[in-house]
Amino acid sequence: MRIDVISIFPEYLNALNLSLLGKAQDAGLLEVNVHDLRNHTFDRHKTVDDTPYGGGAGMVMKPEPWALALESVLETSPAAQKPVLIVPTPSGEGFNQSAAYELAEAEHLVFACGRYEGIDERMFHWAREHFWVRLMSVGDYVLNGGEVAALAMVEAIGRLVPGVVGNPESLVEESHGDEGLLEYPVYTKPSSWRGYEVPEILLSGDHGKIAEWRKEQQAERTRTRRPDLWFKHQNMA
Ligand code: JF8
Repeated sequence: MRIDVISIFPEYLNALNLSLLGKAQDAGLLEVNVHDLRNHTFDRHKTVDDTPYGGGAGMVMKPEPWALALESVLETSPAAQKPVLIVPTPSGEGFNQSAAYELAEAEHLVFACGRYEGIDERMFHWAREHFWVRLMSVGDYVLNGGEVAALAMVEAIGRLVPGVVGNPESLVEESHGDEGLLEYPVYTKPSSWRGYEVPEILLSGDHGKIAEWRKEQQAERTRTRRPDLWFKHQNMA
């Protein structure tokens, strides 16, 4: 899979070269390229923003640097079809695990990380001629720009690319997550730590009883911490 990220703060994306996704890039499973939007400006000040028509607070990103940056990415796109353009925005559709699975099927993803009050709306109309455009939000809270949201989405999508997670069993375990329940609590050695004990059942060796206990823990956690998920789960079962 090929991923391009465009930002005025490309250093934000350096974290993508660490850990699992860094290794996946070394192994050639994933290619991540980060681009500085300011390289696609022509004035002395490398201007990417301007005041909003109609007035109001803050600044708006000009469309032309975006079109130039996106055109330069298109020139090297490996995709047979239109690449997917993901625009992080608090007014987008919710990004969740099923969106991650869907996007993990794409050959080429491009992330457009905005700043300020957002990007001139006409950029999206233009982009639809060349990309499959998805406006996506990572949650109902306010960030200062799209970079942190892009980091989260690239990590969630990238780990689903075949071969990126070394032990695919760790992806299968999560399909319990697909069942709509939170994970059960986990423990490791020592069995007694600072006066806190590992639940006895986990030391019993009775795998049937352990599975049953874990399922109860999942249900109880989900009911108390995520009543929204619990409600959905009940309507599934
Ligand atoms: C932004 C550009 C976001 N869940 C989310 N909260 N805030 C954002 C976000 C994304 C882009 C920009 N401000 C300026 C906030 C997402 N995705």
